[in-house]
Amino acid sequence: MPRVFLTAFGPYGDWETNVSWLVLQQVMRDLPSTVEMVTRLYPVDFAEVAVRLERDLTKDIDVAIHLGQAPGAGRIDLEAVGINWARERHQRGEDARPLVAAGPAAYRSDLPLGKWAQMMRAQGIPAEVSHHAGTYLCNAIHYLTHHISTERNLDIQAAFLHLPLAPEQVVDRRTGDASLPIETTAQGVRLILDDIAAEVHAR
Ligand code: PCA
Repeated sequence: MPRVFLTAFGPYGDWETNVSWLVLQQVMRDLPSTVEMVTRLYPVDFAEVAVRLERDLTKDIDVAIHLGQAPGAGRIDLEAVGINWARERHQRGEDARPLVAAGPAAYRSDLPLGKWAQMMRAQGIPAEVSHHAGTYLCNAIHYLTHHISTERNLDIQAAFLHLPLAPEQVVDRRTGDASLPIETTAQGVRLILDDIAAEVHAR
């Protein structure tokens, strides 16, 4: 059985909940039995995520799937690229810094994101491949997973999924933000786990 590392983020900014954690818990309530899971909830903190990833990625992981919240998005974005550039949320672009001083400019996911997006759409779940995950923690965890895997020869395949807000997060804000029910998004993640179980061989 392939061993899948599934992570979510905690609250940040003025969000009391992070949909990635709500979705991760929902996925685990009804899990395909064909993958072995290691799950983590990470705080939205650059330094903490870097330290904890270094430790957690050494646990014989075959595939890492990271989840994060993308307020305003109306679909699941499967992120193809992680870039070596970071800034705090309140900062302007000129204050950005490299995530890893001597690291390459970017890493690309080798997982079948286009196929996964198609599989989701075929089940009525809006999804697209995206080529820019921003410059905040979501991009950082994607980049760092590839970087740590490369530096330590861990041979981990990785993907990042940016998730729409859930209706319960937007209903009282009345901002008109797009949302998708948690179970719908969780079903999208389960499709990926099923595909990993079918296609990825455990070491
Ligand atoms: N979303 C933010 C950081 C944590 C999260 O869930 C992002 O898109 O970078």
